[in-house]
Parts: sequence; C-alpha cells; structure tokens
Amino acid sequence: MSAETHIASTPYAWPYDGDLRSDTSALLIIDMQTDFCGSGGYVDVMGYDLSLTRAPIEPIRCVLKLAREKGWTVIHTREGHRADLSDLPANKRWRSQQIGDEGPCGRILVRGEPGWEIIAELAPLPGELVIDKPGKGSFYATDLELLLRTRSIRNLILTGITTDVCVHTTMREANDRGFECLLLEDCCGATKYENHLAAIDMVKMQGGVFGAVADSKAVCTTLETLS
Ligand code: C5J
Repeated sequence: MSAETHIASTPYAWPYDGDLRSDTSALLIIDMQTDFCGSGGYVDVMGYDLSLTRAPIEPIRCVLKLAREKGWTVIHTREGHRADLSDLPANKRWRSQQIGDEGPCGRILVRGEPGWEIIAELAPLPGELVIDKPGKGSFYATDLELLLRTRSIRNLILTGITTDVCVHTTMREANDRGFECLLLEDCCGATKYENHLAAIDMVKMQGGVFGAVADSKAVCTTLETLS
C-alpha cells in the first residue's frame, strides 16, 4: 500500500488502516428532508427547535462540494412511506401519529409529498444514489449494502439528521457490516442538543465502538490533498 492517509478525528485517526481513497469512500447524507429540517415539516409540526436540525446544512454543503469534486460516491437517504402506509408498521404508526396526516408541506413522511423531498440546498445531482427507507436505519429494507459492495466502498462518512436516531442507527448497522465509519459532528443534529452530544460521545467509547468522530474542517483539509 502507498502512504497512509488519515483524517484528524477522535478517538483514533480515521480510517484505522490509513487506506483513504476517493474510489473506495462514500459520503452518506441522511434524511436532509423538509420533514426533518424545514418550516412546516414533521419536526416543525411536532414543535421542536428547527435551528438544531438546520445547523448541519452549511457544513454538509462544504463537504458535499469537495466530495463531488473528488469523485466520491455520494448517497442521499430519505425516510418515508408509501401513500397507502402499507410499509408503516403498526407500532410506528401508533407512536408517530402524524405520519400520513395532511400538514403544511403535504402528507407527513409520505413519499412524493413536498415535505418528504430533500431540501434544495442539498438536492441530489443526477446520477447520485438516493435510498428510500421506511425505517430509521439506512440498511433495513433497502439496497444500500448491495450498492456499497458493488462499488467496493470501504469507508463511509456519515452526515445528516437526526444524530441520535437515523444517523446513529445507520452508523451501527454499517459498523456491524464491516464498513469503516466516520461521523461528522457539525454535519449532523438532533431535536434535542443534549441527545446530539450524547450520541457523539457514545461513538467515542471503547476505542471508537462504532467508528470515529471528526468535523467538516478536518475532512475538507484531508480531501483537498486526495487525488
Ligand atoms: C427520526 C430521523 N428522528 N431521520 N428520523 O424520526 O432521524
């Protein structure tokens, strides 16, 4: 192997083996949909502070710009359900009662509705992979793993919302599948700031139990040097 490349991160310099290459790395942007960070969307309707889930928009934009320039695989995800809600488990429906209701941005978390769309600032470009998922994890009931394996992706940088729910679930799923994961703390956000901090902290335990944590600046500094 040629010289090792690492991103400054905690609790270890990521990736563990220094094998960071554009063709085997992917940027994952999770659920940056109006329903989670836009006015009139699901999170807004529930009364949470939108500034918390909107905070990662600009940092993600910076990383996304560079990842695109460097030819990384970029993958966007969207949480949502079929119009007839036939893929909405009864217990999720019971707990998340607004799903399927008519809201200011159309039916909440229903595929094809305005609120379900990825926000304009982070809209996928033609050719970028978009994963539609009915659950919190991006691997469950999707072809994400197949797409990653087909492209020989080894390293995954995770961004998006919310840190403690869909981002964390996806990071755990990815880690168990052997993907080397890096979470960018300023590129994600939660509906409660303390939960965001706790979710970040959990990753760093046990020598990096699910991977490592860095920020957008550290990633951009290293990406600039990659061919
Ligand atoms: C939630 C998500 N929080 N994208 N979804 O229900 O984290």
